[in-house]
Amino acid sequence: MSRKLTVAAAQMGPIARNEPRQSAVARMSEMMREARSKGAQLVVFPELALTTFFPRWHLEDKAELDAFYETGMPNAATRPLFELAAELGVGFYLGYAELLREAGRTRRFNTSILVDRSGAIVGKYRKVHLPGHATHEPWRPFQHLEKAYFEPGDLGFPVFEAFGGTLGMCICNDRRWPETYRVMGLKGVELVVLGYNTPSHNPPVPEHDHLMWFHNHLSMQAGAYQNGTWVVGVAKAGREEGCDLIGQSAIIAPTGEIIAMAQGVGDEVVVADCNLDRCDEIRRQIFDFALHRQPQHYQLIAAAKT
Ligand code: CDT
Repeated sequence: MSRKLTVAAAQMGPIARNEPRQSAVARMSEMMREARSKGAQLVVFPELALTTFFPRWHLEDKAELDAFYETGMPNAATRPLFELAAELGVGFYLGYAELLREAGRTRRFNTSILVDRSGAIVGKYRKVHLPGHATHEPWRPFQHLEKAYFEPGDLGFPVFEAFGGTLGMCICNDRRWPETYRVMGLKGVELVVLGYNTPSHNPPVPEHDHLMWFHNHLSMQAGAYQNGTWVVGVAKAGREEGCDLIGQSAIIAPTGEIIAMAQGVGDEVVVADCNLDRCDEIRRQIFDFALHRQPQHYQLIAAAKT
């Protein structure tokens, strides 16, 4: 019997700057119900799914910035999603901004969690690769201040035994880095779930703008194939506060093939059956790590930054 996991990519359209979390949670709840009615056991939501993508603004007012972060999870706004998950018997991946006060200092992370079918948090990940810049750059049409608003994740790339398989998470820019998938691949990951907010215009290199969609799939398909893992990437898409975000949420097989993809840039649920046993096709026949890897030649990859 194959280990079939039915997964939903729950793409979200834009979230307005003044849109309350309750509204985002209501939209996610509706998609969770649709996903469950289509047989999904796991629903994947985007990066920073509870609010607008606030790193696009230089926010000088601390209180205004802090209002975009969650200080606990679940909390009053998100508890209905956890309760619905338990009621429907469906798990989910959720991205959000995390703020914690630890040993007298405030820490901020771009975080995701994995919630099982009973509504319990079974995994947490904090974004390692933070794109953008750390100070206000007024020449840009919009900011990308992730380096100011978050610190790099401190949890590494853990994998979790859940949903009958080995699952891992990453967030947006992480999907472009081969190391992200390889570290989890070495831990036997069978399904990598991730959310993203990717503008279609990249101000420092506008000559790449027509390639944003290509690079999105290129990275995820390569990560899937080269590690023999399923990858589910889910966008927050559409025109959000005047900034266009790409869609193309996709479910990708370990062969690198896209087997399901969102058609538009709004709220949209895409469901596919992922047979976790198919990871072996690639891992045994093409990329047998134990047989073929030559790590003595890869040491530079893990060397400290120069
Ligand atoms: N959210 C996030 O990480 N966005 C970045 C934008 C980089 S522009 C190429 C991303 O990698 O999609």
